[in-house]
Amino acid sequence: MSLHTTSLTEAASPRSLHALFAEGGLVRAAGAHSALGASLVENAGFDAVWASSFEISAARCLPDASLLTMTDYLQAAVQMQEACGIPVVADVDTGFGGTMNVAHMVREYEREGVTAVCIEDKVFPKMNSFVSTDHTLVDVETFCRKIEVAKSVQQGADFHVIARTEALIDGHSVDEALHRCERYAEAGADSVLVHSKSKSNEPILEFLAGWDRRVPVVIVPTTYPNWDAGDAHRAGVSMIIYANQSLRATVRSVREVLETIRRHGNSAPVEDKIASVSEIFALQRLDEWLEVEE
Ligand code: SPV
Ligand code: MG
Repeated sequence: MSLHTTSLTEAASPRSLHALFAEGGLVRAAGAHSALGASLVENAGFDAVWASSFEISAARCLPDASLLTMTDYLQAAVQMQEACGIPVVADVDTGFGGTMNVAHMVREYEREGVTAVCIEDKVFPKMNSFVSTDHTLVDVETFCRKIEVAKSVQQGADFHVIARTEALIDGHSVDEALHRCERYAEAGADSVLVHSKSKSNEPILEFLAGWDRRVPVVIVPTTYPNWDAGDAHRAGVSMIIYANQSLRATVRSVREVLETIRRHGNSAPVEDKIASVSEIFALQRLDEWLEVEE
């Protein structure tokens, strides 16, 4: 059976994030940085791929600190979108600069077929949220302008803008996060992401208790991994992003396999722990390519 939802000759036309949210169920996304990673997210039954700035930077052994260019991130997101039939949600950090950069970004991403982006309210250049450093925010109205511009530049109805607040990451109160998200929704954001690096889900629960549900809420539960997805959904969360677990799994398992091979002198002890060559062929759609050849 094919692992893919579309055939080689058929252009994938993923459902929009609007459509997924409209169904009312929990939208589950997982992070990736490559076409292969995006295919694995789709194969595992997730609803969307998170084109993570942390993963894309780490894949180049660079910190997630606005070092790569928009073109680098766009290329990665497009490769992911081409490889799967579920929507790719592109993590576009601050929008790569100011308001004009946001306008350019939306035009480019939409034209290339990536119809969901997530813009965060930090100052450019930004640093990954888990790094212990300053995470200075832009003022609310500056960020609202970015959202308004993003929404006014989009061409099609499917384009979805997630406005992400880093208020809790920067040490502000839940009230500040709520105030910001309310303003971002008023500015036209299609959904809001409230990020937290708390070890508990308490700040998010407090946020949800004060949220009027005017647009869907997205969370990234990296530091509070015990919160059951169903419970989060019942509490008012519409989308959960497992942002970097694939990357961390890859690093750990590749390290273990390579160390074992080197120590043992052959690969026999790891053969039952690693994917078969046929599994890789399936991800490459080899059967479909061979049919093209015939
Ligand atoms: C990412 O995956 O790049 C994110 C989520 O933005 S986090 O790393 O938690 O900031
Ligand atoms: Mg990021």
